[in-house]
Order: sequence, then C-alpha cells, then structure tokens
Amino acid sequence: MTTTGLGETHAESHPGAGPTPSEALRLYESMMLIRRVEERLRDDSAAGKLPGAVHLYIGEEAVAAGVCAHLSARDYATSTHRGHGHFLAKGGDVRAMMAEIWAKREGICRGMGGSMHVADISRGILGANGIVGAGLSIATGAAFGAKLDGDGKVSVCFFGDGASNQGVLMETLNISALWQLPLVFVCENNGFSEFTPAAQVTAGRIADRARAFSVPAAEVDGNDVTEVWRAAGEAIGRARDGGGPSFIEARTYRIQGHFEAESFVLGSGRYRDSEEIEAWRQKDPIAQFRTRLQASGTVSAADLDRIEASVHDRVADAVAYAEAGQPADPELAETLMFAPEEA
Ligand SMILES: Cc1ncc(C[n+]2csc(CCOP(=O)(O)OP(=O)(O)O)c2C)c(N)n1
Repeated sequence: MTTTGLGETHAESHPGAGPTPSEALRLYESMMLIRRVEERLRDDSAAGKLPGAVHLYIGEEAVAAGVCAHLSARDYATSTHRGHGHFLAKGGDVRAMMAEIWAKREGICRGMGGSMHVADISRGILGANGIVGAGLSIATGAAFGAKLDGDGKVSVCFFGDGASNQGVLMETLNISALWQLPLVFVCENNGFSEFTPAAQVTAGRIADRARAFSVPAAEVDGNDVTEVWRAAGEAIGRARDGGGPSFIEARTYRIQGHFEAESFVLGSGRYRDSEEIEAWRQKDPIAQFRTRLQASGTVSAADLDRIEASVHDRVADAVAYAEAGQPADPELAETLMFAPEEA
C-alpha cells in the first residue's frame, strides 16, 4: 500500500493488524454476496428476463466490502450507476434490491427506480446514481449535515475514474478540506470510462488531485480486500475523530462489460482484449482472499463453504421473491415524485 500524508496519530489507532477472524468472515460474506447477486443478474440479463440495463461490479467487490466494513447504518454512502455492490455492502436488503431491479412493487423504491437508483435512506444508502459524479456533491452535503449534527457520522462517496474528471470533484475536495468535513472519497479506478481506457482521458495520478487540496490520499490495490480495509479504517477513523476528509484510490478492474449486452452497441468493435481480462481474472479479489485466509489458518475451509452455501440460498430466495412480486404501479409516479401539498 502506498500512503501519503496519512497522520501518525491515526496510524497508531489502526496499528496495521489485519481483520480479526470474525471480521475476515464478514468481509468474505460481503464480497461473496455481491458476486453471486451479480452473476445471477448477468445470467438473467442474458436470458432477457430483466426490464432494463445492469452495470455489474464483478471483480471490484473488495472495494465496497473493505470500505463498508467500517460503516454502520447511521453513516452515509453515495454510489454510482454500478451500485449494487455498494448497496449490499452497506447493509441493504438483498430481496428489496432484487425486486427493484426486476421493477416490482416490492422493490426498495417500489420498482420505480431500477438498477441505477437503488437507495435506502433508513440505512444511510443515499442512492445509486445514473449521473456520473453526482454522488460527490450529495455525499459532501451529507458530510456537512453530519458535521452539524456533531455525533460522529461519516459520509463515504464511491465514484469511478471517469467521474474523477468531473469538475465537481475539485469543488467537493475544496469545500470538504476547508470545512474539515467527515468525508471519505473512494475512487474505484477500474481503468475504463465506458469504452475508453483511462489513459486516453485521465491526466496524472487521480490521488494527486486530493493532495493538491492537502487531503490525505492513499493508493491501494483494490483487489486486495485487506489493503482496502486498512486504508478505509484509517480514513474513516480520521473522519469520525474530526480530522476531516481523506481520499482512497483503489485500483481494480471491471470483468464484465460496461453494461450487460454491451456487444449489441459495440458490434464487432473491441476496446480491450481477452488476455487483459484473463490476467485480471487471475487477480480475483475473492479467490485471492480465500487462498490467503486458508493458508494463514485463521479460518477454516468449512467456515468459508458454509458462507458460500448460505449466500447461495439468500440469492435464490431474493430472485424468487423478485420474480413473484407485483409489477410496479405507474400510477404511483406522481405521488412518489412530488411531496404532498401542505394543507
Ligand atoms: C454526467 C454524465 N456524463 C456522461 C454519462 C455517460 N456515462 C455513463 S457511465 C460513464 C462512464 C463512467 O466511468 P467511471 O466513472 O470510471 O465508472 P465505471 O463505469 O468505470 O464504473 C459515462 C461517461 C453520464 N451518465 N453522466
């Protein structure tokens, strides 16, 4: 892990020990739940069962899991168009999310939002968002509210390398540094903005944008959940203690297309080769973590297998729940969009 500008005081409060065995099992479960949900959505999308597009997070699970392990339902998180993993890692209900993606009345937004708008305000999940970079300003507003409340809540903003080129990143870095807001920027650098490699549109090192505002920044291997977990623990701890914002750039890779069925858009066009995808498959965050956990002897293969079996059942149950749900009610559009007039 390369870390720059991270204060000694906070390093001492997180002495660098890895997760305890029970924390490691929770991280494994969190990543595995995201993976199995996304695989199921991939398959159901290919089968033409889903009503809309889905942007999948396969390969990036360690980022959401490693960061959200330090958050409670009182804390805030904003997400992106690739938001299922953030929703689940932050404690969102898998049934309600699946029903939302299936556009069912039982969905977390009553089926009116779909994949790109999964949100649960009661758990601090301020929403996936189809507008690239929009979560940055929402998370900053939430951090400002948390600072005014003064009760130790933290706000986390997940965004991509493409979003890091939006002007709003500079605005939110500036104001959060100036006002010392309890905000953690988490850039998921997966190397692409839609079909454009980052090298063609992104100048310099993304983490340096934060350093220009004297915001402590860490660059981590986003496929190593322990590294993400450590950096996030430090950054979130600092925010909770009144130490202001921090920035984490997690380098990772998206294994699936920008969205499922992207080949219909691209035709015979290609923007990456299969060797590159295969090389990143070899760095699978979940398989790597499992191998390491077993080698260290901290948890048993049986424990990990039990988690996999229970995740399998939860996902099957969530899909059955979504399939059996009632279609969303278009009549609700107006009442859900506008607050009732004051009497
Ligand atoms: C403001 C805005 N501009 C453009 C788009 C079209 N768009 C959708 S996703 C995307 C790429 C975003 O890349 P990145 O932030 O790196 O996230 P990733 O898809 O890699 O997770 C773009 C340009 C949009 N949705 N919103």
